[in-house]
Amino acid sequence: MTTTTFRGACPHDCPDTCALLVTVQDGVATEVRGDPDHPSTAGVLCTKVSRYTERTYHKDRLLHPMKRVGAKGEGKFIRISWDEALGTIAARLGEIAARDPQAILPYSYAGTMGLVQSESMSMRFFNRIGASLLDRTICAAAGGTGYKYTIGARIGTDLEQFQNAKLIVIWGGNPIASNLHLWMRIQSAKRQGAKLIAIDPYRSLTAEKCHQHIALLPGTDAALALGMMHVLIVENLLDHAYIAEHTLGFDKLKERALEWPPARVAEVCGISATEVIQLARDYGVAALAGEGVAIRVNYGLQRVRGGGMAVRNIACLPALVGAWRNAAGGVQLSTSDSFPKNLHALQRPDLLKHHKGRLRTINMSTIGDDLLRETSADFGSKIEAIIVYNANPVAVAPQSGTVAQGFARDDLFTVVLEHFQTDTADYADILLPATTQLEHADVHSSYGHLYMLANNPAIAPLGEAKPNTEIFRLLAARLGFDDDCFKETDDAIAAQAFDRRNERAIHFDWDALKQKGWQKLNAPDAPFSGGGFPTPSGKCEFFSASMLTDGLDPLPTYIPPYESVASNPVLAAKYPLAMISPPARNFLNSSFVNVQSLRDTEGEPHLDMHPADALQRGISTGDTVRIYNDRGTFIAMVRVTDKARVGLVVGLSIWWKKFAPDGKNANEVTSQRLTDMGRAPTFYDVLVEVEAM
Ligand SMILES: Nc1nc2c(c(=O)[nH]1)N[C@H]1C(S)=C(S)[C@@H](COP(=O)(O)OP(=O)(O)OC[C@H]3O[C@@H](n4cnc5c(=O)[nH]c(N)nc54)[C@H](O)[C@@H]3O)O[C@H]1N2
Ligand SMILES: Nc1nc2c(c(=O)[nH]1)N[C@H]1C(S)=C(S)[C@@H](COP(=O)(O)OP(=O)(O)OC[C@H]3O[C@@H](n4cnc5c(=O)[nH]c(N)nc54)[C@H](O)[C@@H]3O)O[C@H]1N2
Ligand SMILES: [Mo]
Repeated sequence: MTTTTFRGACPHDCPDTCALLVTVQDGVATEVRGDPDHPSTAGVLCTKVSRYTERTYHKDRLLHPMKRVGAKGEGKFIRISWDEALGTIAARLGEIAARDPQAILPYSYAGTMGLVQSESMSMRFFNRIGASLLDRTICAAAGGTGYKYTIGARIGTDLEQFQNAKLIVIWGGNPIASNLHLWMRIQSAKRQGAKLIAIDPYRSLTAEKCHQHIALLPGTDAALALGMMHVLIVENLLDHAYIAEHTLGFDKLKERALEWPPARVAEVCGISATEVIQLARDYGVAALAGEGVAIRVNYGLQRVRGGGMAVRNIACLPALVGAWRNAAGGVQLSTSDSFPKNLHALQRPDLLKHHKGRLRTINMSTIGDDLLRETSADFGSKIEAIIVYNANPVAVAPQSGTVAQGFARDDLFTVVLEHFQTDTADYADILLPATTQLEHADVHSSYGHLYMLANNPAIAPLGEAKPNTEIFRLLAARLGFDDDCFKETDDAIAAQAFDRRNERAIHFDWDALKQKGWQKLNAPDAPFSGGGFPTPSGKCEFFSASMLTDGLDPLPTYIPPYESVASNPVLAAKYPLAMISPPARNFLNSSFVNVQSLRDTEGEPHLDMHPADALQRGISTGDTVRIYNDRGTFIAMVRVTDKARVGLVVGLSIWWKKFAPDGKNANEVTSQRLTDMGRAPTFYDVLVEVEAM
């Protein structure tokens, strides 16, 4: 028996991007462990990825190409050869491209975050064909945009510094479930006396373990941040030197913040004025004492109408109190822009040169409506073909009823590259088997730490599965694309992933990375201790001229939700409960829902509801209820609990529709309305009514 260990990287859409050690015995992967030497992973994996072999060798893995024989959505397929599959796809895409390449739409997100399997050959292929571009907004575009207006780029506090903080505010995130390795650092800060505060409408696993939980109404975070500014200013808890040297527009900000006294904020947020005042004092006093005061701002608060502004307001706070001076202070939204990715080499946008003036961009967050649109002057041509990879839109995109209707169009040609027969795969004309992370090579950045990572293939592809790259390479050949970039191997692509002209990645060396597994960027411990913000002014912009140009309020403000009792009383009379559907701990978006041991832990789709709301409706724990609004209906089993604040229901997600008793999930009731900035979805800006069945 031969046993070998391979160095890998977790491919999933999670800030932690763990360094993996994969044990292979006689060609079979037997164990996936966290690398004990990698500082962020520290030998620990989440439950999901420690079961990675269960997912890879799952009895339902797609192992050969198939074509649909039943109706769209029915999920009936028969096996075909790769030759037939590629021939069918090339013929159809070639025919459409000859007339109107913009009628072809690639649809992908972060099923794998590997730069090779997600960003390279597929992008080259669609650039060369001249397909519609995809605006990849479904997760982080609102907050990312708000943060960039303020700070300049998605650069923030290093995960490894959080353990030295004395106050940590976890704002709209649930790291125990969704950012475990940050939570480990936060735990060690707690053991050294740090105070932890969670800001979340729901008493999540994380909120439960913090010293304080501020349970505000969903979508009101921007007001809370304005209230903190008010108190910091009125009580003079300010770092005047930092403000003078490294910020822009303090006087205007002051004027604005003074409009937000704690009593007003308390009313908007549904909390007490004391909570607002105490939060600001804790924050300001500790920062001015030179302690590490860190905010982890996550995604929960972005998925509402004012999500971009909320993140922008929060991003202003550290500069007011000089928190950036301490490496354990500041704010972390994402570390993405710390990585100098060489996107030009990976994606080859120059291949678009054949198609100038004919490009349009489709927003992935409105895919339901867009699949149903006819050709028109403002939209352009009707979508005739969609190629889905690294994504499961029929389960995850908002207003799912409409999305399913779009995918059900008989005149739409749909190709899905997948590991499993997901809800989306059920609508494919041609379904292609893709390799998993254990079977292909890749190179990774991260959005939660500062390491570049290599993923070495550990086992041979299962069945006839092929890497995404190889599938697009073969399609390119069928369509006669003879540009050299279509001949590059995955290894050659990975070697170009980071820009070595940038000092942060000057030491990037693919061969060395494959050996070692991971390598930290050259990044300073405290990115903005001396200012140097990558904004137009070089300062933290309390006043943003770019926002003014883009038609937005240039100062921090509060934008109420589309759907809330206060902002839309007419709708609330019919649908009085706010609904959020954040990630369940044992799922990764909709990935892993089909892994039996993980699904068994989650049980069935639940809805958490406050006792007062349950009583009013005659609902008890264990009841099956119908959750509905004008967009749709789904059913779930109620858990009556004060984890959900009054007026809020929580359905942990994202279930595969086909595993739910009614074949539906929470996205049945979510809407396709977009955020204030970034054109992102508003998954948590939803009113519903709930009734016992
Ligand atoms: N286990 C697991 N880990 C994951 C994922 C997963 O599905 N499962 N998904 C990954 C992905 S793609 C992402 S983007 C991240 C997301 O990671 P997080 O940002 O942690 O995820 P969310 O669940 O969207 O939001 C977290 C918390 O925000 C709260 N929240 C909802 N609305 C509001 C609001 O208006 N204001 C405030 N303050 N809080 C609010 C929710 O109750 C929830 O507890 O996690 C990644 N990691
Ligand atoms: N109601 C509600 N909806 C949400 C959210 C929410 O909190 N609530 N969260 C939103 C967020 S933050 C996000 S990021 C999106 C996530 O949406 P998606 O990015 O679509 O994520 P997944 O559902 O995990 O689907 C990824 C798919 O990619 C496949 N895959 C993985 N690796 C590969 C590969 O190498 N090749 C190919 N071809 N396929 C691969 C997996 O099998 C999986 O089916 O969902 C959003 N939708
Ligand atoms: Mo996400």
